[in-house]
Amino acid sequence: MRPTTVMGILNVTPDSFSDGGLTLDAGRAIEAGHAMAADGADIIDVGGESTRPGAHDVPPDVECGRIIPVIRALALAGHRVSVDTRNAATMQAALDVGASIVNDVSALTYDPWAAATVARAGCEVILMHMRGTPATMAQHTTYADVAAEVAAELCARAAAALDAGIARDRITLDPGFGFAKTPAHSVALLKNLSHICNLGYPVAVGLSRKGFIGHLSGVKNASDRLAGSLAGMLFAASYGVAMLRVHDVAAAVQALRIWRALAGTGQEAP
Ligand code: HH2
Repeated sequence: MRPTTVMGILNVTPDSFSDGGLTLDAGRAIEAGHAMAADGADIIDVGGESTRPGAHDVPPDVECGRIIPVIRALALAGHRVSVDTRNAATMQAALDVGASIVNDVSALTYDPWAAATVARAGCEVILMHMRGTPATMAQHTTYADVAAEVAAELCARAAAALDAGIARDRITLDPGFGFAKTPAHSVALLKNLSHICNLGYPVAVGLSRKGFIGHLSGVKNASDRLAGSLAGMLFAASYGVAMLRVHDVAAAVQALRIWRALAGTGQEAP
């Protein structure tokens, strides 16, 4: 089994659900990215648009103004950078300054040019499950069997990516915890993650500080949900997921090291 990689979340936004405004300034964001890498992040995921429930679209020029200087500086320093965006123009600008992964919460459905942009670049892509958009997703939460339906819909998005010319070994799938899902759906999805892991693609999981962790733990403040997030991450790691997307890199790296050493996966602690 390949070791689970840790993706640090760097939100260059005024309004992200748990850390909005903290690293809106480019200098602060670059510093935070270096710190995440020093803490053991394998990838820094840089985003300039909040996708929290009810969030409205950010135009690509505003998004690029926030993130391109940050991506350029982090890539120049040798860090592996992904760009968290739904916009093809932003994807291209980020790839041009050194990003090597596109992380699209719309699974390449939001921008008609997105799939061709990724295919042409030959970069890695994370296809995340959502229904509707962040502004409308709360109205699309009807499932008879959430894990089976998310798996089927992700499978369709992977097929569309292949049809667009994206190579199979460039694709990672993400069930999209909290996106068009009630807390109960996110819990059911996590407990049945094998549906997603059995699709034959690497799986990324982003549950850090999310609403269902607050719902299960009773912790209202998103930035106070580290302990619950770590518990969820280790549960996901037990399915052999390829990647964990986390706000608190040092804590996640430490927790994963201990879990690897104890779970006997061969991913020994140093
Ligand atoms: N979650 C968020 C954003 N991007 N990408 C992937 N692949 N998976 C996720 O679960 C995911 C994601 C939302 O978290 P965050 O970036 O912290 O918040 P916001 O969208 O408010 O900036």
